[in-house]
Amino acid sequence: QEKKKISYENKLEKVEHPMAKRLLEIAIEKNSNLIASADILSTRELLDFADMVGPHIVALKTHIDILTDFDADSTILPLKDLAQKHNFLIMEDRKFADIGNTQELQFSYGMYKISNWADLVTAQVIGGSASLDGFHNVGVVAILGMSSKGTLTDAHYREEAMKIIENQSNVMACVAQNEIPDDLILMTPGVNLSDAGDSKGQQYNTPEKVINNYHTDFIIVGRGIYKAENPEQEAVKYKMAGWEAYKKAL
Ligand code: BMP
Repeated sequence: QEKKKISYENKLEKVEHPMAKRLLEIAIEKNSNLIASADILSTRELLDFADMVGPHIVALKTHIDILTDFDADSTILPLKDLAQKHNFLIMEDRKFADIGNTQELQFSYGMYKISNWADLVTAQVIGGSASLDGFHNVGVVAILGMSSKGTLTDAHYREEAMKIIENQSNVMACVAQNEIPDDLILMTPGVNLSDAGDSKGQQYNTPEKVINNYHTDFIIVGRGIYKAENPEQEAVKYKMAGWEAYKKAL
């Protein structure tokens, strides 16, 4: 008999990180396992997008350094308000990949001051265990495996990376394209209902495939939603596809 996916309620009992608990509680409350990736270049469009898709998502994933008009007051304050209004977390996809000291500086200083506003941040584990120690008051989402063609995150890399991740109490989730132990949250990008990929190495699977095959907890969808003619309608479509697949996999 095929192994069943663990429910969000059961996972809630296994996880310890407060941000992991919050994320699972939001999923249960909103019947959603959708993280929207807002790879958007202007503050106005980012905020409009967040307001539109906010009711349907558990988290909004940002690449804050692609904004051409970032400003703490006019970008972050209204974004935080929208996160509260619609009950979603903000996940900054910074993919830290340096020594611990540099990462700490990048996390708290410079113009973005990520530590002031992000609920979750992504980090590579390439710098080793101690490089992750400096991320406080945030949920660290560790990159275990990447979705792009030719990625170096092969089975050996992932095995070593998983040892770091399992011993790091500030890591609350993994980004990967494979199944992981039940006491961690799995997030999977490279999800799209129609596209086969792009010309820059991205590879896509459907929500159903990643939830069924990897038992992913959260699907991360970028262009599938923000490039759609009607992003809100498309967010609902992905939310429903993700939730149906989740219930079927239980
Ligand atoms: P899209 O659905 O438009 O391909 O966007 C995917 C998003 O997920 C991008 O923001 C990208 O940076 C991120 N991502 C990914 O595609 N693959 C990974 O392995 C890790 C990621 O964070």
